[in-house]
Amino acid sequence: MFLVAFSGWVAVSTAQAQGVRSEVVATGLQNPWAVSFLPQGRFLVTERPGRMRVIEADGRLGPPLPGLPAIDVGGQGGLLDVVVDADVAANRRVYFCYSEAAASGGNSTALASAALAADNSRLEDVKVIFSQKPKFASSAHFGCRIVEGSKDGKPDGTLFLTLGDRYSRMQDAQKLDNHHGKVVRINKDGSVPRDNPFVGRAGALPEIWSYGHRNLQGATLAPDGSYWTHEHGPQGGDEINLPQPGRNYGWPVITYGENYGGGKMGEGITAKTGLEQPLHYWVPSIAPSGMAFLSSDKYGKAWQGNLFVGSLKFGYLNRIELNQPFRGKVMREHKLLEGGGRVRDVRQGPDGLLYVLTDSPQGRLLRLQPQ
Ligand SMILES: [Ca+2]
Repeated sequence: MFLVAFSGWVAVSTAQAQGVRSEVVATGLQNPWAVSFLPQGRFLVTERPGRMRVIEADGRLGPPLPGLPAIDVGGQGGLLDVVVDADVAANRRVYFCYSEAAASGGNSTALASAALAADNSRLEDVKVIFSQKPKFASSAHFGCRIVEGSKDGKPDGTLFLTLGDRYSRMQDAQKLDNHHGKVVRINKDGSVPRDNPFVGRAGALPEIWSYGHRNLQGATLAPDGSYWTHEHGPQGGDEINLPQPGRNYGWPVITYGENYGGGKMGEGITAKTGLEQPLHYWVPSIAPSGMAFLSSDKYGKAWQGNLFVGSLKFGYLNRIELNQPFRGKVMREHKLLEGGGRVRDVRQGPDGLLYVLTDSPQGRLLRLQPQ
């Protein structure tokens, strides 16, 4: 214990040595993508092949919930994110996104709202409140993380949704007449907030919040209410960004990554006037998925306020220390759960503990217990 008396670095190392114990809450989930939290300790989980289930507090899996819309499952597509309304205990609303097929062919990311029946047995009153335009034939880069916005410390009734560039439509990310490679912001009924940055601009889709993104599979609010995302780079150059209204995050004009097989992307540059720099980038890519700030003190002071990001590629949970205030820099990164498989999602539960989903045909819901 006397080690703690030394520098902050040593204190952090000690906490890491003490580590956490990962406790299996549930198993037998097929490629789970997202976990959200229901009243009475229950969980709401999506599986990419097109199922949503309630998991009981004791880990028992409920049957697939009836009521989902048609989902275009394949490749990276399927049933992806789910979040519950900030007032779910009263209104039972949940929001989920998925790959939606067009009758004419192709697909895109769609966002739906539904009410979870009081007995948790089915989804009711399902409404598709947003569909990414245009539909395009691709099984890649759906983006699809949902976050409810906040103002003055309270949920503000808007939803941020991340949208991928569909891989081969990367040039669209620089244009405002489509939803490829964008963050969009809508109201819960699907209408467009009047204060969105491109409302009223000719030729621009009014749902767009920020653009020049690639494939964003992580998004969250920081404790100060700011909106954070991460996105996959091409080969290297995964990024963390704090998307601001109307700003251009550069893809594919600037990137710290390379073409697959080598060679510089685009103009081969990493910076350009008018294009935003990421807060942080990873070379090589970690293939990030899931993103959460830890606001609770359950794991001690060293972890409070840290950012957690899953790595699909290397199979670990990344604990990220940031300088203060939050709009600063990444100071240190620490690997947790190494060897435990691809990490698809991470969230803080209402109990202040971290929950993780592993991505495999036999995926698991894990709870991290401090020790
Ligand atoms: Ca960028």
